[in-house]
Amino acid sequence: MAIERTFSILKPDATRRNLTGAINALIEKAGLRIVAQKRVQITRAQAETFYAVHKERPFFGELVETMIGGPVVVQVLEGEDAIRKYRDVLGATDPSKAAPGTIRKEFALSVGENSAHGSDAPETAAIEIAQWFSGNEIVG
Ligand code: DGI
Repeated sequence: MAIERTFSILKPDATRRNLTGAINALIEKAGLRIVAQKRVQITRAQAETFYAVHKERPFFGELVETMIGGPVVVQVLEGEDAIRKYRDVLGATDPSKAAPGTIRKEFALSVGENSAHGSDAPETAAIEIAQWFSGNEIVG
């Protein structure tokens, strides 16, 4: 399997509860390397663009409010099969359905406040990374 990069967001519910280190520990334990990381306050426009694929969904407004409700930590993770591996570490979108030991099972509050985001495919990973990091901010 090739070395890949994926994009991650530690969401406001996680930063609010001071869980960024605990989540990063699970990321690193899974063999993923944090090759870029910064704490930012997302604007409403950025949140709407980031989740544009969901704009017709009934939860879109709530999703945007949740993502701008506090600082987030945006990250680039690198490793073998990183995209799938990080999705596995995240667990199911709904924490009540997430497997034990996953980020969402351990930390998420609800389907809306589910602590972290991870890209779902190579194409989205590339777009999301480029949206938040310039090349010289990523050090592998
Ligand atoms: O890729 P995921 O984050 O696992 O899931 P997704 O792409 O289907 O949804 C993106 C985010 O939208 C998810 O992390 C939380 C939010 N979301 C998804 N389904 C629901 C939802 N939020 C609420 N409130 N209710 C939902 O049913």
